[in-house]
Amino acid sequence: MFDFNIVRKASSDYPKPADFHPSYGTAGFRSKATLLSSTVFRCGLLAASRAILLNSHTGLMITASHNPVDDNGVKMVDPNGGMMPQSFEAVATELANCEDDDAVVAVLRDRVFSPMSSGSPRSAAGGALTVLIGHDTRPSAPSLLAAALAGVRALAVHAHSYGCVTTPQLHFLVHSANQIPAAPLPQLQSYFDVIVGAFLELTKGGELEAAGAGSNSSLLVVDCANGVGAEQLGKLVPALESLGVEMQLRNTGRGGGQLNYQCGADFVQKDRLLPTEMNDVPVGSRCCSVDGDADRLVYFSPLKGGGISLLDGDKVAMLAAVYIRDVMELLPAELLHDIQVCCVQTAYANGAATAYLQNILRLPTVCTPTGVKYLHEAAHNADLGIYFESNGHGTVLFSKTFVERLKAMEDHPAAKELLLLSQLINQTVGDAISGILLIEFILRRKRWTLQDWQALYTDLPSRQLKLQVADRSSITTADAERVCITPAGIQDAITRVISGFTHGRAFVRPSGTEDAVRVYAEAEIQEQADELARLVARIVYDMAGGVGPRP
Ligand code: 16G
Ligand code: MG
Repeated sequence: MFDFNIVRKASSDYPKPADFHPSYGTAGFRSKATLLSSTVFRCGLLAASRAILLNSHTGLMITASHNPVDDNGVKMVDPNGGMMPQSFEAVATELANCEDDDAVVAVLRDRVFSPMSSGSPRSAAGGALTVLIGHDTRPSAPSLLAAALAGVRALAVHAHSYGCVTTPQLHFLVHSANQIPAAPLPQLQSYFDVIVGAFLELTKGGELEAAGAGSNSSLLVVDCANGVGAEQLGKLVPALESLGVEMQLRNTGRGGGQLNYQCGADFVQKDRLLPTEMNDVPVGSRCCSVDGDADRLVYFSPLKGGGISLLDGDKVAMLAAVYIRDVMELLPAELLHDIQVCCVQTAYANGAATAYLQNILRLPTVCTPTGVKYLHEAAHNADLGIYFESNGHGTVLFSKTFVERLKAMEDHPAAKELLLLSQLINQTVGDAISGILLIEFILRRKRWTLQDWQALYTDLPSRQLKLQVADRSSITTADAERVCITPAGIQDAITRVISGFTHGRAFVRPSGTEDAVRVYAEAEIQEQADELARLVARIVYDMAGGVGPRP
């Protein structure tokens, strides 16, 4: 049983900096690392509290993903391996903002424990409950890890650090730790056993290896963003070799390169540029980029004369959807009875991708606000939910019902194949490692080059801009961020501008991860997309108190 006096005392080692007001954003807390000790300590308390209240293991990942190296952050993982429920975010923010140790104890006692436990928190079941912790490669990781450990232990809950692991690996481990009560905690190797194991099973037989010869280069060059992906991706080399794929890792952090600086999935997807240290990669090669914590993945190919041909999260979703549709067509009709397939996107999905889904694949689509937690939830409502953000976050979720049906028909080759896919694809959260294996498998299976994949549909030219305004919370949106509600009249102004562009579409939203308003525009040709984005940014600037030079 824990003692709030111990919590109070431990908290005094991690005072909150004055004038620091963190808030649990799209993917947890993020900020300059030097400000975060109190926040991470308190997240340790929160993760331990949830472990006690739910009588399960929970998780905590210390990372700021694709942000600059001096930032850091923390994401909370729930017992099912998913993100902490949104209903808990306000309490997390309140706890992180407590000005002193008494307030920390009060929030914990009255807001965290009381509402869920009717006043009597359960004890930590013999001390076996554990918060599983991982971190990325940032130099601030060790001190923030110490803060997290102190927070967890202050509530007499065990803490186990897996060291440098990817965010999806930590989610996977938390999920599997909760599968068998009282079992020892899973080793990191179990992640590879499941995911690589399914890949090897899917690709065995040599037929696929032959399929690749001639049609696709054996070389796959991976930009690791100088992040945590480098070490973990290295472990895939033998598996990919068995498929005839030679994986070369770049921006591994070992050559002194800076995390996410001119490299990584976010850089490649937003700036559409070749990552640093990759100028020697031959034109047309198959390349991909992951982000700093390896939960995003985009593919690309260097073009003659510079630039890249990008295959973003939308393209990954379409590749997965096409392939899954092919396999499902082979399944007996009774297995598919009442099975709902759905593809989840955000407003950032390219109009051509949505049209392809609706008109060619004829799949039901859902649009949610930006942020994995929204897409994940929507995908969970289907039996087979394919969700990807254009920025490369995403996965494919299989419902329990569907998996049970597939198991019951495991002798059918297509059922077996889908079952293996449900293991190859990380079911807890989008995962660049599992994504690379999935894509390499599908390309081989379909005998497609990157060019074949790219040719599924042609993206409408688009442009993203960001600008600062006096208070970005003055911008509010509705209809999955496709309509701007405030400031009053702004949507009318945006709609008027859009009407002057062929295939024009544009929206604005406040960023959930930085102090900025984002503008997205697409149109028939690039110059028009650029111009539309500029005009919309100007409307935001004029109506929402723009800061700095007018766009
Ligand atoms: C975070 C989100 C991502 C979202 C992005 C939007 C997670 C794990 N990550 O990276 O889903 O697309 O934020 O950033 O939820 P923005 O609000 O700054 O545009
Ligand atoms: Mg990330």
